[in-house]
Amino acid sequence: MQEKLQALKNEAKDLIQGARDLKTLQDLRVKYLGKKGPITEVLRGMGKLSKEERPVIGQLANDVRASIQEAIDGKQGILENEAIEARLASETIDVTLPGRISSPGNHHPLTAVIEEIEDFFIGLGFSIAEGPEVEKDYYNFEALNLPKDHPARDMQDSFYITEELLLRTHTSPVQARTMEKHKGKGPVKVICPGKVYRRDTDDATHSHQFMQIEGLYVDKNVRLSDLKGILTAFAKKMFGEERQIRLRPSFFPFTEPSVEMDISCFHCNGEGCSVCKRTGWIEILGSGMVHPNVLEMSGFDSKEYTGFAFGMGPERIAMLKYGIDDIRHFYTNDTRFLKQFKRA
Ligand code: 2NL
Repeated sequence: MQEKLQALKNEAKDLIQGARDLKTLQDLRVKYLGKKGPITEVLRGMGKLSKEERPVIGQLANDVRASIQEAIDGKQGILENEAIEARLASETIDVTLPGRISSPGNHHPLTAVIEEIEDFFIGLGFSIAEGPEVEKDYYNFEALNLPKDHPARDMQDSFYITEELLLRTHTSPVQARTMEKHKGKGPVKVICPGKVYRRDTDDATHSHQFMQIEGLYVDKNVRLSDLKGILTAFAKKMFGEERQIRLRPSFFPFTEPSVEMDISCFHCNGEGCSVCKRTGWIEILGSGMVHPNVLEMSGFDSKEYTGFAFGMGPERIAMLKYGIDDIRHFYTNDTRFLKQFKRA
């Protein structure tokens, strides 16, 4: 019996020593120390032993039990520590790793240019006006002195939706609507930015959809000198104070007289280079005094009121300003292109 208990102790200790995890250890605890375990069995069978054997075996069985208990407790401490260490190692956060850099977005170059233009005119007391892209033939053409049989309507091939509805070909209809709302009373000072559409085949300088910014200033005593002063200040703000400007006579059905504005080339300073096509001048906008017919159709008395209007293409302005050679870059959204316009 003594040998049996001794063997039991050795066997248990070997197994406890070899236990690799807490589950195995718990099973060993049940197997050796549980109610149905071998030691409990020995202690239960004490009655069958002789008087002499009883205390000896009882003492030994208790010692073996205590010894196994101690081995299990010891091993449990070791395994629990190992488990904590393993978890710490696997869940380590390397606080010295560099963070993931989130790249902040930036304004589209067209948006940036449009906002710069808007800011200049807002500073002079203009407001921003917007209107529908699907426009009535009346506001897009009729109200702008382009009656149904006008040859200029062929010049601008348009996307018609019905006989009376089309995608607007310029933002002038927004100004016609704005004048109408003022019911013949000035001043009207608005800037109208927005998308416009023409039936063009896309290439480096043409797009069937593009942006336009127009401006309108109607009041008593608005003169061509106001147009010249304001648009000169604008050109200098956009392209540098040292720019010279010149106004060339032109023609638009909705203005009379009409003028186009050139700036001295910012690349060669007027010497002649590829940017200005050897002329020393770069065209940046069209403008003129609002045609009396346009004022009258939108409810203004053309004997009392005068006005000037202008229109420009933000793509063209941005292409000049940033040296962009293809209008399609604005619409293909290649991030390698867009990323170059981050503000400092
Ligand atoms: C250009 C030229 C221009 C206007 C737009 C306008 C609007 C009203 C009355 C009179 Cl409601 N004029 N707009 C006038 C002259 C020129 O645009 O080259 N645009 C890209």
